[in-house]
Amino acid sequence: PERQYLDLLERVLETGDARIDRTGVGTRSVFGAMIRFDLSGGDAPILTTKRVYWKTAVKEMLWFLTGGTNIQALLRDNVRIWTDWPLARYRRETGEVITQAAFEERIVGDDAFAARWGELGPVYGKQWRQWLGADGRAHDQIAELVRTLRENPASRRMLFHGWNVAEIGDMALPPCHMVYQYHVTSGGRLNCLLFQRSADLLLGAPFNFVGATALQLMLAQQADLTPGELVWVGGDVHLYLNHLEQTRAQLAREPRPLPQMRLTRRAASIDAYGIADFAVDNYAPHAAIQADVAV
Ligand code: THF
Repeated sequence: PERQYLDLLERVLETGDARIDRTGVGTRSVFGAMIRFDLSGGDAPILTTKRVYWKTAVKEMLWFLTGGTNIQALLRDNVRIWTDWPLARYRRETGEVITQAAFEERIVGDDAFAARWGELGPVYGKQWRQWLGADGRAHDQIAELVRTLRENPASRRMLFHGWNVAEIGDMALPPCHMVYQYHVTSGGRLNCLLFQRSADLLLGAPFNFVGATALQLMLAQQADLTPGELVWVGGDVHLYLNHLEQTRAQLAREPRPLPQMRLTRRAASIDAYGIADFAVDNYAPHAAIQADVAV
């Protein structure tokens, strides 16, 4: 299964179309790709050819589920992967010279500052839990999904979407992992298809695999199902040009057996999980690979 990821890495590296992207860093890009992970035996797609900080990815997913859109909650949980966007805006709008650490410290310690500068706009959490309809009614897509998984698992409408056209302009970034669709087999297996319109294959995608897996485990448990397949589909799948050396280094490594992810207790609802409810066994990856995120 990790081979599928490595083959895709290699394909983008070797055949990707070179282009200048939004960030100005430049990418090699292919359009349209699929990776299938089988979660039914307990294995989780936490890559072994580099260390993936799986707790960070799970915490990010739990934060989405709270409906939160401010990085303060993430930073209080020691998750720094969303700081770059508010930080760039702060520097741009104030002209102030400030380190990332100092900015993060202010967000954590100063609620008014966090409200003013830590907001990402109506990103994932907002759309998943409180998609605002034209009539002013808020739609909780996650609660609706759990209800349908329990009551009508043969439904072909079990999905939630982040691409709220009317609010894209107010988001720090439009959603990359955009729509999650679920499917329940006659044997009670829960499958997920994640469509990701834009995938930073070296840095972001490995996190997205982990987040989607954590969510699939929680949803399965809440609906008395067992995890099945995670089907990941990418639209614009790219490697940033400042990630090519890291990509070659990773491709030179031999994948090891995947670890297993499990829930350590049954939570009362989809909203009642915490990071301590997740355990990963037998994770023995190669060393981490440092790479800068394009903002
Ligand atoms: N923008 C870009 N250019 N790439 C992305 O992957 C991405 N995201 C989120 C939003 N915009 C994006 C942010 N997600 C890391 C991981 C995920 C991110 C952002 C950054 C990262 O730096 N990971 C490092 C270190 C992790 C750590 O220190 O905890 C790593 O080595 O994996 C995709 O959703």
